[in-house]
Amino acid sequence: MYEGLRYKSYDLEKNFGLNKAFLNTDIYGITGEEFSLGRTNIQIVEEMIKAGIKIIQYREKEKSKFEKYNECKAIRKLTKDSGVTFIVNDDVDIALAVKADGIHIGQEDIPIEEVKKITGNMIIGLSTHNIEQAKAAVEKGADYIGVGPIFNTTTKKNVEKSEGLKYLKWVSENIPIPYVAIGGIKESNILEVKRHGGKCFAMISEIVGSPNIVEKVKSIRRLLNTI
Ligand code: 3NM
Repeated sequence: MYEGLRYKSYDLEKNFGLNKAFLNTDIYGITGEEFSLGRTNIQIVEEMIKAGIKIIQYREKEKSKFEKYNECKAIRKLTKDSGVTFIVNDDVDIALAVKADGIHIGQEDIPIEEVKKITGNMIIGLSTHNIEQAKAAVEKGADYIGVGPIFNTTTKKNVEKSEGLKYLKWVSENIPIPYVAIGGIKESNILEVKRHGGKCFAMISEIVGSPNIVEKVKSIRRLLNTI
């Protein structure tokens, strides 16, 4: 009873607080240039915006800070002009420099308490792979968590193991902050993810690797609306 009430007021605070309704959306787009069929990160972001994706994360492991900064600057303009939430992966300095809406970090990055001191009011997302990490993320003030990998993926190197769908189900029933399912999610298995409590779905290869991103997103959305 007490827990239920506490979570309800948490929901209210989250959903009506400043800029916190950012995850009330179905698809979370993430860049991945090596899977983008020769298109640049910028071109991919333009396509994602055309497709009506409302939250986009810049994720790029190979380029220099300078290149990443320049791409993020361009993406900040595109996302701002279209009202899309922009999250930068890993690089707190770049997120601050381009005035991104948020930063996404992993378990091996600087602790979230420290990131919070630097980023102030920015959205902070944290990747989690098990129940302990999810509980800790809530305690430390993450605004949302990544939950995965749901399925096998080769997109992220050295990804931690997770109980996948079972872990997602637990999060959907126990965690009071927004969460994003990630890892190996495809059009072909997304309904299974939804059935296990998935509400917002992050996909890299399935979206950036599609020749027609607008059509791909339409098709995924049609499918999600069937259950
Ligand atoms: N994080 P794809 S899995 C970036 O489990 C990332 O935290 C994961 O790529 C996690 O959609 C992953 O191509 C890769 O499988 C997602």
